[in-house]
Amino acid sequence: MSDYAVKYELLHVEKHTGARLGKITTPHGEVMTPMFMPVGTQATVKGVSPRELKEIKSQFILSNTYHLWLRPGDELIAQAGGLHKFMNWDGPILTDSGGFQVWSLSDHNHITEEGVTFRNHLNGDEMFLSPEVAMRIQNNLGSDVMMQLDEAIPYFETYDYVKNSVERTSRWAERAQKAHKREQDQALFGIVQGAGFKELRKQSAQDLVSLDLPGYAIGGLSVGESKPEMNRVLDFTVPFLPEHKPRYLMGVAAPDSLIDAVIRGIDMFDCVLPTRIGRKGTLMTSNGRVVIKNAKYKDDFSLIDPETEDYGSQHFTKAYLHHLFKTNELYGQTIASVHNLRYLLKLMEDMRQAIAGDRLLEFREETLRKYGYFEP
Ligand code: PRF
Repeated sequence: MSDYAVKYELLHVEKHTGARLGKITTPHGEVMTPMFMPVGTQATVKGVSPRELKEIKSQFILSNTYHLWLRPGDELIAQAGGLHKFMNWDGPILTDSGGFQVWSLSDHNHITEEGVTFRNHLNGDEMFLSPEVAMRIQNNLGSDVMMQLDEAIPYFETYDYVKNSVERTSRWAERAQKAHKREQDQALFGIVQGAGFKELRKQSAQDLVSLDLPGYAIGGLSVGESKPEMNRVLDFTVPFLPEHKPRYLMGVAAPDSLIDAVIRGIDMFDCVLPTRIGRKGTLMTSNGRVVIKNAKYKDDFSLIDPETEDYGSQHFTKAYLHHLFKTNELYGQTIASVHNLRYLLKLMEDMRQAIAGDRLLEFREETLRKYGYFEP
């Protein structure tokens, strides 16, 4: 079964690391990997228009099953002609399954073999999400890549808890695959869990790989464990994933973590971080982190980031952006969000070039020398 709606082509493996240059073909176009997906939880990347997303060369965006199910409802979006049409984004879209959001946003969630019962964080209603419901919603949304419902667990659980959970997540993947109604134009990815346990990551990966899905994510990372710990898990998990399928590390965007994960063979990433910290006035720039409200920027008339090509970085000074944040002006949040996204998209473009030239380790050193290790 290899006629997937989403296909991966491996173009080159970097000589000194496991980094891969690749191409993903979707019903809404081709994208080069490794790549970063801006997050548009509510069918909008907060404060950023689809036109601006195109301008900064976003290739793929991510949206959320959980939020769109609660509001405006997946059936309304189907009525609008699907999520691409509803939000006027004609590029590829990946939707997360709700697994992570149920645990991070709602109260009183209760998990059984059948699924998860939780309270809607908007109105307190009791809701039930199962692997089948998550597929029905995502089939209605019409995303190019759908994620299976998984149990996103805390990193520091006991071995026995994690083992049970991993086995359930594998059974949920199988159920998701059976419930999938649009194989011709949507692809279902599995999610490898297993916290920090090598044996369980292996078991999870092998269970999912036996389903022959078109792509695999690694979940349950960047949830409070250290950076060396995340790298350790990637080191022993990635080798269990197939070479000719895309590999997606969920919820990671710190520049140093992106580089270290690409070195270990990851192709796709997403995270709210660039837009979330942007809205609060923190910029990721080619010279490191800038907290724009800081008094030292009050009369700094240099450009925001001369080395990044987004409109804001090229046309506005730090003093101006400082003023917009001090006065709580909405446009400041847009400038900072667009800038941070462009910074990460450019970092991925530069990594792709470095992979093609077999000089990713040098690129890592240069970038970290300029940026430093990342702290939000
Ligand atoms: N599972 C799902 N979505 C996620 C995660 C996960 O483990 C993470 C963990 N970093 C982010 N988003 N379904």
